[in-house]
Amino acid sequence: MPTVDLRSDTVTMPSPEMRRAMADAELGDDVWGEDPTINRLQEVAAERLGKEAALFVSSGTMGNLLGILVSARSGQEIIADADSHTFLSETGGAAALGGIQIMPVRTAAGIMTAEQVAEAIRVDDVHHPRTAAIAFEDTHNYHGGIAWPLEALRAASAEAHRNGLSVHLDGARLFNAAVATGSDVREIAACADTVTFCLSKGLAAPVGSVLAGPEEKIAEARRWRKMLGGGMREIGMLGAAGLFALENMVDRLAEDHANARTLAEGLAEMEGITLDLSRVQTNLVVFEVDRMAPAAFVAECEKRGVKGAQISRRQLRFVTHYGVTAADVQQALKAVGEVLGAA
Ligand code: TLP
Repeated sequence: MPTVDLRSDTVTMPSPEMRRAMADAELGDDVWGEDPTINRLQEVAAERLGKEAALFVSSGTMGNLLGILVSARSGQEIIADADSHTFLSETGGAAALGGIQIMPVRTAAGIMTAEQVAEAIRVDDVHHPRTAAIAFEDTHNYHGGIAWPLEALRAASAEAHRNGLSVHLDGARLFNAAVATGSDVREIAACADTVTFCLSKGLAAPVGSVLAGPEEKIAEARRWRKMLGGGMREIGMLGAAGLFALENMVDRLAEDHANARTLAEGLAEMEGITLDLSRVQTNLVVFEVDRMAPAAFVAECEKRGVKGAQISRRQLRFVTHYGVTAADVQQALKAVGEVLGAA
């Protein structure tokens, strides 16, 4: 029985058609700005998000770091959700490389209200760092893949802008958010100055993310990217994968969301599992098990051909993605049933 890998949508493999597009890509030196395929990807991505410019970067982590570095200086502060990927899982890059402190704000479900934004902004006091920017995350990973209601994002962003902050959106799964809410990605992206989205998650490209935003911030990000060693040469193959992903892999995300829903509903019915179904809006299923340690649960599932991930001290996560079928979801439910039955 083949293994069903539900650890993350980062494990997706390029389809044969994507691989062909990669093999056929026109190449040039991107540090010189001469890779036609990367240039095209950046144009298409900027246009798709309604931004002036875009930059191909190696990862979501780099996209978020650059988004922060172009909007805050050393000694300043940015606001982020206490459970955001940027605060928890990006190795403290903003602090280490930019001297930028993160003010973590605890939210109910990853959705920051305008009041919470206002409260987190520092008053003008000689003791305090200045608040320069805020980062939102949509969909919100550790809150179970919740997609921000557009109105909530607009309200939080408007409050930040009213107070002179720059807004960065960690849209690692931006297209999942758009598909789930029925919004255009442009409407979501319009709430932020800079936006990161990942090509290498649900869109199934092997590598890469995009940072989009105003011309001058993207030019500045290009310099930072070079400093970080992210200036790459003939990378049109990766650009071709990204273009293919944007053209062919967005609409099918709805299938992943439907599979996640089936998986979540099946899990929620099982005794010993705590799962908030209202949070299952996209392709992530975050839950807890009562009867056994999360690490033991993961190990037992793997013995039965299903890989999941522990994402915090108590939380477990299954992620549906390209390559995971409705039958795989049933296989996963069966495995979990056996694991819990034996516990
Ligand atoms: N998330 C990964 C792991 O790092 C946890 C995953 O498997 O979900 N923002 C968000 C919201 C993310 O979920 C991730 C990756 C990133 C940024 C960073 O992207 P990469 O892995 O490309 O650096």
